[in-house]
Amino acid sequence: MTDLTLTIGDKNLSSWSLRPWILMKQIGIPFTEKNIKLDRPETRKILGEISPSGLVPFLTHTTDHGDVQVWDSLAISEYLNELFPEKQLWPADANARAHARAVCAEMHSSFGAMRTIWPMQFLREGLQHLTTSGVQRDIDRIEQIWTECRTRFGQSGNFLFGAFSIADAVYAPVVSRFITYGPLDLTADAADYLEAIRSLPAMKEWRVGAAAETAQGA
Ligand SMILES: N[C@@H](CCC(=O)N[C@@H](CS)C(=O)NCC(=O)O)C(=O)O
Repeated sequence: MTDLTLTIGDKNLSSWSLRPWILMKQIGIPFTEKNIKLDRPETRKILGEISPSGLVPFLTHTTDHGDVQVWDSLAISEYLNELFPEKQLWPADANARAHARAVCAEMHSSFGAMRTIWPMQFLREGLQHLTTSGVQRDIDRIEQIWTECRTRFGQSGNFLFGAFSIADAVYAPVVSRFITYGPLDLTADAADYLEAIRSLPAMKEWRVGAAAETAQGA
């Protein structure tokens, strides 16, 4: 039992849940996981009773002064950054940090075509879905973001800003989508980055969980 509880949706489907989950796993922040099955007749009622926004993910932090509840994946990431300043969840350099926050905000508020037409299906690969209706524009912009981050800020490691950061957690579901609906003809930098995220132990652990949930009829 830890003082942090992260409530998430199905691992095969819930792209927003993957973000704080992979951040906490990869950085080594202990937490208790609670799982809610989405797309069930009872889902709305259950979420309405326990989630401040009626959505997952949400984080509960048990403190001496009562429970703190934080919903929305980006707000959870910022809260964790405040709780664990020593873990350097954002890049240390101010320019890199500003860039990281901008690309995360862009992910959070944009790419609607990709979200709608390419829903996360974590366990599927090679669907080669059509890239019409703005999906190609979203792919191109994400490729540009990854390539620019890697070439300008990524020299010290394999991730967007060198060491693993909130930005990598935010883009992890896009890696899953690119695998599901690809293969895509990415730049070498973007393709290497995709492989770096795909091969993360935490990404593999999420896959094992998604397979187990699916096998149970989740
Ligand atoms: N902007 C929110 C989006 C959260 C969201 O849309 N979550 C979806 C699952 S991925 C959800 O809870 N859906 C409720 C439902 O399917 O009933 C975040 O970043 O956390």
